[in-house]
Amino acid sequence: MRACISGTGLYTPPYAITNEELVAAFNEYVRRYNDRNAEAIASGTLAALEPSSCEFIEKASGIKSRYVMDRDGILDPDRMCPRLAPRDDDQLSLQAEIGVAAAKQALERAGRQAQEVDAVIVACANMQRAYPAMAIEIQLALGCGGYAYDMNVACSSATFALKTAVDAVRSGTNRCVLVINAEITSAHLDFRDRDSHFIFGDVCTAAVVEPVEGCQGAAAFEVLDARLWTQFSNNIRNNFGFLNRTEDLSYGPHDHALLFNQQGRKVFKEVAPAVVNLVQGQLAARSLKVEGLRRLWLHQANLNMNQLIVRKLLGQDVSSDRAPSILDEYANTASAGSIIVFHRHHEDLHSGDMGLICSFGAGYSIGSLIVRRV
Ligand code: CO8
Repeated sequence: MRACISGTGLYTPPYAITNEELVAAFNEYVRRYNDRNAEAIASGTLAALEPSSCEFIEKASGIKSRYVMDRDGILDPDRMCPRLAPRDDDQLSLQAEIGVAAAKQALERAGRQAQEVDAVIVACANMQRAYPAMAIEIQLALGCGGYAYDMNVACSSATFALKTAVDAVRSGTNRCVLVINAEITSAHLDFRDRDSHFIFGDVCTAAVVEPVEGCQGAAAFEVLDARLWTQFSNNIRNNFGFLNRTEDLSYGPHDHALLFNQQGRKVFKEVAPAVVNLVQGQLAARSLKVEGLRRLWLHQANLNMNQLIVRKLLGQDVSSDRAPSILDEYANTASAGSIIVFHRHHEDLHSGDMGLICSFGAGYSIGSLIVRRV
């Protein structure tokens, strides 16, 4: 059976933070820290903190702004962490709430009712809790049938889940799978870390996967091929986990080891060639030429990295029509990035046009889907 992505959805959080606002808050934090520790800094026992800069952020990453679930907590130099109110167990949890919003839009675009869904996969870099699964909470909230589960492959969660969904539909196991990427990355970002405070934003995407035959989506894309790749690396790491409390270490809310941290340069240098290699192999295995890809919906971590990948694949720079980006507006949204660009930039393609949805990140992990408009 042939499988397609029949509809996608996008939930955008209510608040935006520009680079200027983020850098102003960070630099105020730095000023206060350096003032507070002036004596130790003067005596050489403590290093002064360096200020951040909008020029660096935009040049190094292409990011100009990001959306977040809470603005005030992040921009408060005394806090620098979102303030998200706890909810009772019998209330819909925050991650499920944004998942439901994106899923409703994806179902509407696919022309499907929630009752027709027979599997829900929540796939993202950070889960709000260990269990019960976010996916099962969303299954109940929407009224979906079948079963539901969570999975995490960091930035490649969406493409890994899409392959799982495509395989399930192709084999006849499922008729309609909902894949949801609910990324509240601001809660796992160290806003006091100059190297990474600007990288991430919050968002939620969703996609419906079903058989091509009988599909009612106005802009459906058959998944022709899906490839996954992983290779262990410590260069992007987050040590938050249930064993932390057993380690007899006094972790605080700004402990860098429990938040996102990376060797960005190494990631850039090691992952970009791996992506090029995987995509070239994938195309060759299907006797396809890269020139035949009308659009590249790439992972949205770094604009320079995407431009390098495109140059290596196509042998030239291409316009934003060929390889669109949402980094300026959304920043890096972990697993959701390639799905946001797909959601925003697919309706103008014609029947038979092919494209590539490709994500890459922590693990390392790469997920790559060749798709063709039905
Ligand atoms: N302002 C001013 N200067 C700065 C700043 C700043 N904010 N930060 C660093 N600098 C300085 C550095 O100190 C350095 O100075 P010097 O040259 O004097 O030593 C200089 O700028 C250059 O620093 P870098 O070499 O670090 O800068 P890069 O050009 O490499 O850019 C990037 C840094 C943007 C991080 C870049 O390396 C990058 O994007 N790499 C790719 C990373 C990537 O793709 N990561 C994917 C991770 S996403 C993922 O897998 C999901 C994980 C789960 C998400 C969880 C949510 C939180």
